[in-house]
Amino acid sequence: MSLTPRQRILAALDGSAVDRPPLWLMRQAGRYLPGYRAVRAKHSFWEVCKTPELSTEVALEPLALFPLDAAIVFSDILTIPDALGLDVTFGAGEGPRIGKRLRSASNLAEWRTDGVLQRLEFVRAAVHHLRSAIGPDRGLFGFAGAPWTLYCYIVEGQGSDDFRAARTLMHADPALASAALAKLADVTADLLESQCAAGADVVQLFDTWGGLLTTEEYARFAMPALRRITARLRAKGRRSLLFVRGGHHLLPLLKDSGVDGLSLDWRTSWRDARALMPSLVLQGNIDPILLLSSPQIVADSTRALLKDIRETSGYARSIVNLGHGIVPETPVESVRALCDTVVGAR
Ligand code: 1CP
Repeated sequence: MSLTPRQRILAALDGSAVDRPPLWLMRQAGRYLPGYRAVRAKHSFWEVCKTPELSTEVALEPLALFPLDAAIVFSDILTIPDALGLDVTFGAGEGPRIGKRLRSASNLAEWRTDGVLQRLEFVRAAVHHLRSAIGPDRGLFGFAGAPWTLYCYIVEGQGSDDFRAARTLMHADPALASAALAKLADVTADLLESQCAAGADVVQLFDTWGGLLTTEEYARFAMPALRRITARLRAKGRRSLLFVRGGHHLLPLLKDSGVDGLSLDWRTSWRDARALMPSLVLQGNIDPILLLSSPQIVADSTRALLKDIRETSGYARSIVNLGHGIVPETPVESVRALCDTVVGAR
């Protein structure tokens, strides 16, 4: 069976036969790569995101270095809060900051929802430009943040370990939290649809902070917003995956969120997840910190994951990836060891 990388991705998503599981890596472009660092030395983060030639250049670098089956558009989940007029900045040496935090109903009323998709036109343009550059034979992922994770950043104003302001507001004013989540869901669905129309084969929702919620909280706050998005994507026949960091306790809930598949956190057992979800696409889940050890250890762990995948579904409905994004300190040799092991799998 000889498949193009894109056919391999589509076969995994559609449940048809594959020669081996397809492969891509969360945060495969970024600070661990020399070409990315060189581009960032000359251009701000927003400039890279908003200039199709630059976003394509950095998205292509990992494809040139490693035998990956798919590209992912170079962008960020915080494009939506910025387009809502919330003033998102990426300062040097610090994480993102959001100028206009959500604390009250009047803050929510100030969100600039009129024309928001036009202000996100650069994301659609980045997908379109990247599709032209990779041609028809490579897979292409679009993405967005899940509403809950966007809500976390918008309330907190910055990264956090526990997002206590965001969770406190959710408890103190659940109606405001739900209204904000619904608004975020509608913009996110528009953005994801625009990425699919521009050439993305599948979109991934990143719910990096979903694991902070109990099952009951996730069902009450995060899930209705997610389902608003997946209902829209399904109606148009679009494929989607969902990554929830620390979401193992949520799997029984997430499997009915309307996505085609789940991207597993590194702490989730592939075999347990597959037993729970025999018909969903599963993706993951090598620990990104393992890549800091040695190429030999990475190759051994990748072989162990491939064995789990082969013995549970015969490679079907499975995508090899990390259990969270690559960290900036990752040696390129570790990424190569992972990729070569997957490509050599039969
Ligand atoms: O050059 C720089 O310093 C910017 C670093 C950077 C990069 C390379 C940021 C700021 N965003 C990105 C790109 C990015 N972000 C991509 C495309 C790259 C690729 O995969 O090839 C993607 C998919 C994201 C998604 C993203 N942004 C997430 C979800 C995934 C995850 O890792 O959990 C999150 C939480 C963000 C927010 C964000 N953007 C940037 C940073 C440093 C952060 C984390 C903020 C924090 O919580 O402290």
